[in-house]
Amino acid sequence: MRLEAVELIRIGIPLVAPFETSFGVQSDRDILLVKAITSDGEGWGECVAGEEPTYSPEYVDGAQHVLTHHLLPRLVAREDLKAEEVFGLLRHVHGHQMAKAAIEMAILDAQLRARGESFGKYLGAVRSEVDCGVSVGIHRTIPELLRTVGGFLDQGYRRIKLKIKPGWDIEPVRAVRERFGDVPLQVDANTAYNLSDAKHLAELDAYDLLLIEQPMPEDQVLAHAQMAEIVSTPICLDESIHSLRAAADAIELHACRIINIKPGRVGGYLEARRIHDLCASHSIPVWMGGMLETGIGRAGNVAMAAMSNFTLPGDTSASDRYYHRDIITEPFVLQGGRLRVPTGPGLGVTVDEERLREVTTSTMEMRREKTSATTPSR
Ligand code: NPQ
Ligand code: MG
Repeated sequence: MRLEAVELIRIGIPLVAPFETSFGVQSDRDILLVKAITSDGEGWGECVAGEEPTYSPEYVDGAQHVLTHHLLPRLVAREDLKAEEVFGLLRHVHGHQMAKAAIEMAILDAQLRARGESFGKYLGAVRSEVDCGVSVGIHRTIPELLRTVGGFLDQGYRRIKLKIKPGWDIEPVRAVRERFGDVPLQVDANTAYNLSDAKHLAELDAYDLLLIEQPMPEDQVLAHAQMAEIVSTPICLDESIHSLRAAADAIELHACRIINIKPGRVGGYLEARRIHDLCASHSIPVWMGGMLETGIGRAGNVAMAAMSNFTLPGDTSASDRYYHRDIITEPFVLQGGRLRVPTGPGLGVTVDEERLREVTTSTMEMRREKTSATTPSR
């Protein structure tokens, strides 16, 4: 197919509650959506870059810039384009995995919608619904944390992930264990510690956690292998795994026993599938991460989480974990702690055009020949 035009749609959407991690507090999302207009029809992608470069070096304005000036020109120039070719066509642009993932996703969605195949079918899903966990932000006090966790358990979530940072780690874990017993529990530090904190983090070993996610900075892969000599709770990498090669190296180094897969972080669903397969061949379980996606990104993630080696519950929470009103017509609703894998063509979700208009802050269209920017008048 031919990529005739790409619409870059920016939305501003409030979170149901502020979400605090070791790198900051988020109250609203500023999200870049990508609509691919192809000779075979349209497709949607979602860029998971945050407003600031604090989770990773990518950020939403940067993603929009690199798409406009460096990525899209390499794709619209093609007379014939398949989603499977996008990753290779963009290989000379270093980094910018989230921007690359967003356009590949939109093209893949268009391609699959055109042939009536779902993301799940295409990716090799082996289940019709996936177990869901929830990521719980840093709270001001333990009682407030316990109230939040209790609420999520009442909703049916099958696993709790606590965000931790120095000064908010052992105590919240101890309190949640004490109150809620042997609920599946894990923690995520988002790079907030050093190797010198290993003895301290080993105190978590007493609480039977599923894993500790990304305790140290993303480039310190070897240090994670060294920490694993001191901490017996399995180490899981998130930020460090930005490519298939990074995953292979981390596994070889024994830096992690589990890997968090986020398609945006690794440059798209196709690279994510390669990482899934690599991990399976090394008996490394994987689970689906989350980036506070709208229903568009959520749909792709839920489909991928239905693959065979996704054996731990993901951060694939329901739409209402983050948004009062999603931008798709049928939001993801938790049923018995699970989400159903969409079966319709492509992502299998429909954008709610009225809701989309309501939250759109700017749109820009790039055509094969010319580019134009507009701000919506409401
Ligand atoms: C993680 N997600 O696993 C991420 C981190 C994260 C659900 O814990 C804006 C954009 C805010 C991306 C906050 C979860 C974010 C973000 C946290 C990603 O590490
Ligand atoms: Mg993480």
